[in-house]
Amino acid sequence: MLSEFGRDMVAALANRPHAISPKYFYDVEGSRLFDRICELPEYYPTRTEIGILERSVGEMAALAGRAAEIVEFGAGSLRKVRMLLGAFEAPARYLPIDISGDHLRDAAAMLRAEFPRLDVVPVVTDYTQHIELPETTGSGRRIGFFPGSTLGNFGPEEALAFLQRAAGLLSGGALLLGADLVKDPQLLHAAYNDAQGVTAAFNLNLLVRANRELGANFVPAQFAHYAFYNAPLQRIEMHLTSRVRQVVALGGERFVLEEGECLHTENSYKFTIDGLRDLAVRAGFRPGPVWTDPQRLFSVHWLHAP
Ligand code: AVI
Repeated sequence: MLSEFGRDMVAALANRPHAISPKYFYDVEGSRLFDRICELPEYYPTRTEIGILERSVGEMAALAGRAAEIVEFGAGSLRKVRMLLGAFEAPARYLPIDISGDHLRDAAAMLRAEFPRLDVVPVVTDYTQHIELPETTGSGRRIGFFPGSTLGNFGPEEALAFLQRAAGLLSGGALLLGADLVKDPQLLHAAYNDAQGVTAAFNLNLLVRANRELGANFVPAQFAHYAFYNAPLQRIEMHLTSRVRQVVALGGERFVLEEGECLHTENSYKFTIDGLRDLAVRAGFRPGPVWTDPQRLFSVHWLHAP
């Protein structure tokens, strides 16, 4: 029996154009490579968002009020949520939602040690699907936190559906959302084509993972990392292109990839501030303040959930 990853990889190889969800990048090695991407000189989003949070977390804390419950969609690095937990007035609870139980348990243990008065309640689930949260304590507002512009890895319909669900879950509170902005395509191009090749290794690791977990026989050296900015669609596209005609075996089937054929592995949509606010309104939010950096590379939005 093939796993969900296996079924999706078979479907990606069987259908044209070949495409698979970027959620499969994040095995242990993929998560490690992503952490390295966040430190790269070319990858401006992480440090820019952290700078915005540093400058404006006081205003965010005032909007959140006392005894807030912070709901984080995806528990990535703890660095950003620590900033909120340190600045908000007596936060009551932290509910990190992530598909990886191990990762969540480690994160929860660290935060419990650092913030002994905080109730840390990990929720192991795929936050792109339906989410059930424990009853609120009723002590303060529920504030969602979705940093890093991960929203941009959803397609437009998925992004709307996610925001609609988030608006329902956070009713009476708000969502604090990080969104990468449209900008000079050269800067975007460089961010996904770094000189050290870390993004290329992150992309190719999908094939390494498929070999290990699914018994596939991809030869990573026969694929090239290809990332470019699709300006009309306002998105970075990442692909793995076949350097030669090759046959890939997976799940008892064989798939031909012609020379130059692509496996589309990720979209990373970029937003305008107005476009993001319009999307939020369509999802049921009432947009509040927006914070950006002086170069307007990245944006952080306060979205009230009525
Ligand atoms: C997680 N996500 C927001 C990253 C992005 O920029 O879309 C993933 C990434 N892909 C290549 N570099 C970083």
